Amino acid sequence: MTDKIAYTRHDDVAVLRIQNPPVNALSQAVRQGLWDAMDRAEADEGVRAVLIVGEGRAFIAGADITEFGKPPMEPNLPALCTRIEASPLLVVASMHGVSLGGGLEIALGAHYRIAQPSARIGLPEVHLGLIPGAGGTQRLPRLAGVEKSLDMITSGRQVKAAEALDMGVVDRVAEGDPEAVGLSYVSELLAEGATRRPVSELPAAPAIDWDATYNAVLQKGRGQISPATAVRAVQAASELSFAEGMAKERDLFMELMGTDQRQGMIHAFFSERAVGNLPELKGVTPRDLKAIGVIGGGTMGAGIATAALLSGFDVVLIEMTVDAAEAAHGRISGNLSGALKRGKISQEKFDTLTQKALTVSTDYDSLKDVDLVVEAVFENMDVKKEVFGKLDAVCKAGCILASNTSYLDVDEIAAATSRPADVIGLHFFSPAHIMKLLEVVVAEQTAPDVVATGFALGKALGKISVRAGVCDGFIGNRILATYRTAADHMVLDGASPYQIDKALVDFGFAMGPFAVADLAGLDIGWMTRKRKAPDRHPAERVPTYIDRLCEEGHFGQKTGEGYYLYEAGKRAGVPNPKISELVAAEQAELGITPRPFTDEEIVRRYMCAMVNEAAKVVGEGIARRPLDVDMTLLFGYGFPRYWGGPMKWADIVGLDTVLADIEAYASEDAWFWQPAPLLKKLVADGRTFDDLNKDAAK
Ligand code: T1G
Repeated sequence: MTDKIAYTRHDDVAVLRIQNPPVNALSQAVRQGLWDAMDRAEADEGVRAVLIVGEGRAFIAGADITEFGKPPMEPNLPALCTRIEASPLLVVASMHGVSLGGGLEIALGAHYRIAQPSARIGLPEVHLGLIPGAGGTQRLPRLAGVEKSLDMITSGRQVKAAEALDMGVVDRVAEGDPEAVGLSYVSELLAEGATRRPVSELPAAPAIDWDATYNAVLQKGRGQISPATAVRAVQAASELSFAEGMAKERDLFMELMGTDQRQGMIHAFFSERAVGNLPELKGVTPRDLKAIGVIGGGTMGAGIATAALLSGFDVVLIEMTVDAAEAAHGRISGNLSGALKRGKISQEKFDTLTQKALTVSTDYDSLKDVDLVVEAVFENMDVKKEVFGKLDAVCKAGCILASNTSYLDVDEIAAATSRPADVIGLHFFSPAHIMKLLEVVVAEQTAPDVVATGFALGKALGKISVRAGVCDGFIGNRILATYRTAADHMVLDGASPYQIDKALVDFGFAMGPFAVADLAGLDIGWMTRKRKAPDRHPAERVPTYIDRLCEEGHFGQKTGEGYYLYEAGKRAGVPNPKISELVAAEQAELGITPRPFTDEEIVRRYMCAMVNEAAKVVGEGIARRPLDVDMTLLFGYGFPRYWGGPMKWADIVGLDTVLADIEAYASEDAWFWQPAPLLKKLVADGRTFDDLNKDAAK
C-alpha cells in the first residue's frame, strides 16, 4: 500500500485516511492506495464498514491536474469510484473543506455521505475545459435530479453543505472532527441495519428538452464547449443504462481532454498560481499593512478605497475640497451598497466600513499614520510629482508611496521624493473593487520588500498581481495599444468596425475593441494619440477618422455617440452611420481602395499584433515570463480564458505560423509589423513560450 492512504481499524470499521498534501489530489498513488485499502478492508476479518476521510484542509480537491496531458495511469478514477460503490461493505465518506471534481465523485461512489457545515462540494471541471469524468454526470442526476445537476456541472460552482443536504447529495451535516463524526455516523447506520445504497442503482434521471438545453448552454458558453458537452453527458444519464452512460461520459471526457480549450484552461489554472511566484520575492518579508491612504476620490480612487475597505484595511482618502471629499464618500458608499445588495457584506459591516474604517479628508496630515498610500489623481506628470512631494513630507518613514498611473514613468515619479526605494506603481483596473488584475510596476530603485508588499496587498485584495517593468503602458496597455492599432489599420483598409467587433466576440472576447473603446471613452485614446504625436515615426500609420468624432465631443457611451449610437439607458448600441463616412473620407485622402476581410483574417491579424508586442514586452523584461502576459490579458482585458491567454494561443497555433504571418504582413507595413526578436529566436530554436515559463520555474 502507498503511504498516501493510512489504514486504521476502529472496531468493525476500517478508516481510509487520504494523506496527499496540500489538497489530497487524486494522484495515481492515491488512487492505487484507495483501491488496495478497499481490498484490505474487504479481507479484514470483522470489518463491516469503511469510512473515507481526508487529511488536512480538504477532503479531496479532485483529480491530479498535473497528470493531465500525460499517458493515463491505472487505476483510472471512474473504475475506482465504481469499485468503491461495488464493495460489499457499507462505505461512508466524511467530507470537509472542499470535495471537488473527482473528490465529489469518490464520495458519490460511497453509499452515504456526511459533511461539515463549512464543507463545499462541486464539479468544476468545466473551468478546466473538461466535464466530470468519473461518474459525476451519471450519479449526481440520480441523486439530485437533472436541473440542479446541470446547474452545478455547467457552472462549475461550489455548493455549501446545507444546499448539498437539501439536494440529497449529502445525507448528514455535522460539526466536529471529520473522522469522529464519520465514525459516529457509521455506528448509527450499522446499528439501524442500514444497507448499501449504490447510487448507480437509483432510477435514471428524467428527460428534459435536451437539444434546447444544449443550445442554450452553448450560447451562454460564448465559444467554450465543455459546459454544452456536459449536457450531452447528463442526457446519457437519462436515456441510457448506467454502464452505457458511464461509457458515454468517458468518450465525451476523452474528446475534451484532447482539445485546445483543455490545454488553454489548465494553463490558466496553473499560471494564475505561478504568476505570484517570483524568485525576487523568495524570503523577502512584506511590510506590515493596516491603514491605506488613497489620494483622489474619483472612480479609480473610490474603487481602490472600496477594495481596501472590503479587505479589512482602514482607509484615509484625501480629496482637494470638502465637496469632492463628500462626493468621494458617496461613491464609496455606493460601491459598498452594491456589496451589501449582493450579500457580500451585512448592514452592520456596511455601517462599520462607511462610518469607522473610512476617513475622508482634505488634510494631508491625516495620512501621517498610514502604511501605504495609493495616488489616483489626474494622469499628468506634474500633478503627480506635486502629490508625491507632499506625501514624502507627511507620511511616516517606511510608508510606501504607490501610483495608480496607467502608463506614466514611475522612475520619474520616484525621483520627486526623498524615498525612491519606497515608491512603486500599483496599476488597478476600473472598477478597482471588481477587476482582478493588478499590475505591480517595479521602478529602478523600488526596494525588494516594497515589491513583496505590493504583492501582499494584491493577495489581500483578492487580486491577480503581475510584476511589470516601467515602460509606456507597462504590460497590458502597451500591448492593447498595438492590437487596437491593428484593428484601426484594418478599418482603413476596408473592414468595418462592426465586422471586427463581431469577429472577435465570436473568437471569445466579451466585447470587440470598438465597443470597448466606446465603453472606456474615446477621449482616452484621443489624448494618447495627441500625447504620442510629437514622438511619432513618419512611417507610423495612425488613423485619424475617429479624431473627427472626438472633436465634435462624441466620446462613446458617456456621450451617447461613438462607434455606436446609444439610446439612453441601453448599453448595446447600433452602428453610427457617421463612421463609414469618416472612414471613406480618410481612405480617399490616403488613396486607399478598401478591400474585403474575412473574419478569420481579422482575428489572425489582431492576435498576431497582440502576440508580437507581447513577445517584445517579454523580450525586454517588462514582463518576467509569457504567462505573466497571459494573466494580464485574461484578468484585465477580457481575453477568452479557454485559450489560456495570447501566448498560450500562439503556442497552440504554432509560433512558426504566427511569425510567418507577421513577416507576410510586414511586406505591407514594415514599421508596424517588425517581428519581435524573441519570437524569431524561439522559432529558430524550435521552442515555445511555455518553454520560457518552464525555464523560469527552474
Ligand atoms: N490537482 C493538482 N494540484 C492541485 C489541484 C488539483 N486538482 N488543486 C490544487 N492544486 C494545487 C495548486 O496548484 C497549488 O499548488 C496548491 O494545490 C494549493 O492550491 C475526473 C477530471 C482546491 C479550491 O478543479 O480549485 O477532478 O501552487 O493555491 O486557494 O472528474 O486549488 O502550491 O504548487 O489553489 O486554497 C477538479 C482545482 C479537477 C479543483 C484550493 N478539481 N483546485 O484553493 O489553494 S479535474 C478542481 C482548486 C477532475 C474528474 C476531473 C483550488 C482549491 P502550488 P491553491 P486554495
